Amino acid sequence: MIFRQLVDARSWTYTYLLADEESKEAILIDPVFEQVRRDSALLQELGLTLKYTVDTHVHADHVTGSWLLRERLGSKIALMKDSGATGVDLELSEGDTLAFGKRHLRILSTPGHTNGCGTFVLDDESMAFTGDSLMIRGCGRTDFQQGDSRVMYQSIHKKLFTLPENCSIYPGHDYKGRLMTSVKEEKEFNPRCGGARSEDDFVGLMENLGLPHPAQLAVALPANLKCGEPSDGKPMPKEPDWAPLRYSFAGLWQVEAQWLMEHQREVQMVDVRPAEEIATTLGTIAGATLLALDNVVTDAEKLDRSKPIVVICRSGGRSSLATLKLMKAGFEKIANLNGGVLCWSADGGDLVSKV
Ligand SMILES: N[C@@H](CCC(=O)N[C@@H](CS)C(=O)NCC(=O)O)C(=O)O
Ligand SMILES: [Fe+2]
Repeated sequence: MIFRQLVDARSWTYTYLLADEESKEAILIDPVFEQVRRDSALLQELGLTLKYTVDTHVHADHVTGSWLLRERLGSKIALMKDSGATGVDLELSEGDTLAFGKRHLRILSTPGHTNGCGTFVLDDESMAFTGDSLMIRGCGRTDFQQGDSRVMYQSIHKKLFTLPENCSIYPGHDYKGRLMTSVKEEKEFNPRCGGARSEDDFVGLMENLGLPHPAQLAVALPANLKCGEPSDGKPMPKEPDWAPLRYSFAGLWQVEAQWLMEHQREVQMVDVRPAEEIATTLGTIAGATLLALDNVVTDAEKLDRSKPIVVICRSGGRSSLATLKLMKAGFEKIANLNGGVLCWSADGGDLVSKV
């Protein structure tokens, strides 16, 4: 099975990608709206088809990426029946399964943080995705939405702590850089609900957490009750449309040599190799401007920001570094030539030794 743990550093949310190697069918657990581009790039690079997105609950601290992923990739939205959200394609209840290729997740209902909290257990019980029902040495708060500490204690003890002790726990968040834990560890060391803590001990603790409300609460809750569809008036994230660009998991936009051959005149081509290398080795594309890689952001001031920029080098490596630097410096219409002049010339493009 293919497995990836991804983090959204703004809300410290973990997104999990699970995929069946044979069929290439994938599931994303708890995708984040602002990370849809990143997650789509990973799926694309690994050759996966996103079958379902599934949220462990209606989140209060970030907007889910489920709706946007359905818009862009045609995935189906699965969510616990008790979540109260609209726009769900597949409503889940305890005992249901969510299949991806030959693998599946089994659904456990684990309310307490919210009414509609689910835990997703992998078919062989080696992994459980607990959302905010059980966290690493902690658990989700119970002081808003439909939070209920007594219900939470029962979910943890009757459902999660009865999973095999070596089952790995992957939570919805961690705020201290920890990634995963196990049923055994949490039964022993969880300071809120592990060891000899009784339901009353737990309730007494949970009533006194004193946590401030999540920063994105007012935006996140209404959007998540519609599976992450932005509320009226909120602009949709805009993807660049000046070329058939592909966003890569490396974090930059790329364009193919074939497209550049047909649209050279519409863009500014920038080669970041030394003139000497261009003169003595492969050469470059006629019309390219040379910019020094070690000073690319300052040198780029002479470019026209309104006209798209395609960055070039021999194989697409140094130009990807320059593209990242220029994207960071605020250049919006910019892309790396995928594979550099090696791909350009393999596709039949001419090269010149001097610009
Ligand atoms: N500071 C975070 C909120 C943290 C928070 O309240 N997290 C929720 C999960 S949505 C929770 O249950 N936290 C339990 C804890 O931190 O002990 C933010 O602004 O987003
Ligand atoms: Fe939560």
